[in-house]
Amino acid sequence: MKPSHIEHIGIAVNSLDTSIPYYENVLGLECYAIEEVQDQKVKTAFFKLGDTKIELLEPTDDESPVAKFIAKKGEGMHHIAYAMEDVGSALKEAEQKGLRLIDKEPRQGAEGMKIGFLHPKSTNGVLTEFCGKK
Ligand code: CMX
Repeated sequence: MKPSHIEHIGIAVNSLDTSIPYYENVLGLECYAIEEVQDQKVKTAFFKLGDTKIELLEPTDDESPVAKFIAKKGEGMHHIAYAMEDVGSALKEAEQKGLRLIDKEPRQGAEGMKIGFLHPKSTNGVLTEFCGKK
């Protein structure tokens, strides 16, 4: 397994509406998509930056992992997503190498991507996502 690049960096925010203006008006990035991911109980906003993206995450439910994160730590860096050719086989390989998985199989993420998470307790405190087309 080898990621080709950082697909996106996820940032937990209380509100997309109040957070988007910083990215658009200060950094000069364009919000090219807003999408709700029901499975993850979040609403996302995306900005392209070279090969990578910034993904803002607003919780849509108190039970959302992002709502729990904000309640505990406040807004901020939530996860790093690595671009993988095949998310399912990358997850299997990580498990074989002794890492703790959150998702054993890929799930449906934003932008039609397959996604799977590794537990931050086995990745130096950084919630890690594998992300790809298959
Ligand atoms: N980054 C780093 N550490 C995190 C974390 C994060 N994003 N979220 C939780 N943790 C840490 C907590 O601080 C806690 O550490 P301590 O025990 O030292 O206090 C530990 O992980 C357990 O956290 P918790 O608050 O008890 O929460 P849960 O165990 O219920 O859930 C996690 C944590 C990571 C398993 C859960 O958030 C999860 O399944 N995340 C993956 C899915 C997700 O985040 N989806 C939203 C984004 C979707 C998208 O990009 O589309």
